[in-house]
Amino acid sequence: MCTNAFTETQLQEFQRTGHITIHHLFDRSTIQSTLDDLTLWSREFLATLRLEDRPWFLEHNTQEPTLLRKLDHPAFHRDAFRKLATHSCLIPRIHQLLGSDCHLFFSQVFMKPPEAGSPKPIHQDNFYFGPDNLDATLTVWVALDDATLTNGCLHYFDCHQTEILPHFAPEDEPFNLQIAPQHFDQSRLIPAPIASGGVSFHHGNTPHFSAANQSGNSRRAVAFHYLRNDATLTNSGLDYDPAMRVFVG
Ligand SMILES: O=C(O)CCC(=O)C(=O)O
Repeated sequence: MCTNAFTETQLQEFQRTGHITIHHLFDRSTIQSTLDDLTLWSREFLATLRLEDRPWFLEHNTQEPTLLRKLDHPAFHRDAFRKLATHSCLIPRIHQLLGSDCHLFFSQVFMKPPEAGSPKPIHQDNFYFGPDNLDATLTVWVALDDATLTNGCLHYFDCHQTEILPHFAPEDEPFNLQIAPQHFDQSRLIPAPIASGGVSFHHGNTPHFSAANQSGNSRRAVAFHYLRNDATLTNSGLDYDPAMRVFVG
């Protein structure tokens, strides 16, 4: 049974740094059933993936032509992921951090396959999402595998950011909006390794990145993105289909 609320000290840490990591939140069997479903879904997805969608979903710096980089909207498409996104270990904590009722507007599985998983460059989620209230979004990132220094754990900026910095997208990677190096002191990014079943929560303004997977182990994780019900995405960098929202109360 998980404890399902942050302590006052943890809330203060989140306010100071813009992120907080909670180890061992989900038990092994919950994570294993999610991974089992991910294996099935990946197989089905690859069997019907259109040629024109391959650059978005597949790793491209590898000889292996069918390695998935990511999957979109797991909480909308798959029961196993929806159960995680609406789990009683998460929802009270999400309410504490957002301070209001909310819904999940987007979710994504980041696959990072062994030795081929590509980096996710430094970005702020709120640049992608463009909410009218910068405090209205929260990302909850669940480690499905152990995330380590060699397989691409997340790295977070060490202090809460109130502003959104300029981002750009490389021509061949429109999905990788990122902060230009001149706008950022990279030495202030701190690794956050975490074992499978752990969860990290980050504010939409918090700069973060993950490196390439240089290990022989996969680093799969799911990110759930929540928005307060009284806020709107007015200036999004990508499209978020309102029909794919999941209501969580
Ligand atoms: O899992 C990753 O490597 C990237 C995750 C991320 O950028 C996010 O959850 O906002």
